[in-house]
Amino acid sequence: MIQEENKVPSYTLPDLLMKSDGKRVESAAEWEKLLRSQTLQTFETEVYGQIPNQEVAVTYEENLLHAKTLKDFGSIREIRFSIEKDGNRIQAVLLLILPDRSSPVPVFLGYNFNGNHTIHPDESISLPESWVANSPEMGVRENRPSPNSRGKKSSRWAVQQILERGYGLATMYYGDIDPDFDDGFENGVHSLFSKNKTREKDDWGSIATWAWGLSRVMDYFETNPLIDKNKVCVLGHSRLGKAALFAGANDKRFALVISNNSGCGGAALSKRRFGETVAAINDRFPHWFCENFKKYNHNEDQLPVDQHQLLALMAPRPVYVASAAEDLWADPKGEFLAAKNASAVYRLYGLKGLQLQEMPEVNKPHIDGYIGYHIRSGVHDLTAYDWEQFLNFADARLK
Ligand code: GTR
Repeated sequence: MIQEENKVPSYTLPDLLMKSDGKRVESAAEWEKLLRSQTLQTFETEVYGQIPNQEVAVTYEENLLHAKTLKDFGSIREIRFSIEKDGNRIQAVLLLILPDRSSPVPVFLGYNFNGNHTIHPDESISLPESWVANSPEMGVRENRPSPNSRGKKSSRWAVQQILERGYGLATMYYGDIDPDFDDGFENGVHSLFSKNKTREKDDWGSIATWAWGLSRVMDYFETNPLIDKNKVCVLGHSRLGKAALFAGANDKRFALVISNNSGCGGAALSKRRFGETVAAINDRFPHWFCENFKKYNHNEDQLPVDQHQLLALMAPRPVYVASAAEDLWADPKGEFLAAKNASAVYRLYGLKGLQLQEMPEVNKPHIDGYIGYHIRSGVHDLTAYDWEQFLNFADARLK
């Protein structure tokens, strides 16, 4: 594994403004007409797989757990989604925590890794019914969650801070949408779409299904008058940051997109081959991407796109990239360079992207443009420090 900057091979990034005729796009209108959908399509066919453009029937069952809680500050609800197609059904539970306000509130939406009950110690939050990865730390045995893990991941979810700043928080256990193991694409959302169907090389992997699930939550927000649907910030940590980015690229209803330590297949440039590589991720997680992505194992030079182009698909909406100094597996510098290189598309809209030539010092966030960035000290994690910067960025761009 490459862990030193001087071992990074020389590479050429695709010019994100280059058209097929060898000329560069010169306006936002031209970018949108000629390059945006083409770029997105390349990510679909070569990296994540196609999200099927097919209707599903969704019903929502809402359960108010507490009208006032968290030092009498907010309300907690669970919304059970029943998602049906062709006689098959999956269920997913959204946890929605809102501050006590009389007008619709902006919301942060992100998946959690271990179940809604792990993000806050509140006793009334349900445990997942779907498959959960075994884990001694979380007390998970035989793929069943344990009530002993209530609140165990609360350090990753700055609930009080989010509510105090006037935002709501919505989170869902990602395994409700697609359990995170290689089962041959039978369970979760795949069971609704691809039963008895031969898999194509550009059929969607799990990251694309998780992105799809975030859009289904956005559909729900559009029905809920307590939520300001024009100010939904989608975020994710690590693999769930990859999913948040792909969701933001696909669904322009997300007003702001945040990647936390998303690394390879997320915000980091693949062509640098620093830390986790395309081959390493495809070997360990063969179900995350589409089959075509495996063509680029040890063959990154042939990749027709790189991750700066994924970030550029958010334009003109604000996007934030967060790295951690000790998280070399996720390639902090590759995440920074992708953010910096995406700025060219923001300039077409007359907006500032990331105004930095070199990587900033640790713990010196840059939030003045439409691409925000920080590298915090410490390891691969989602912390209160990260949340503070996301809240500042959302205040600056959305309020
Ligand atoms: C790692 C994987 C990373 C990242 C991380 C996570 O094992 O190599 O790409 O997604 O998991 O999601 O925590």
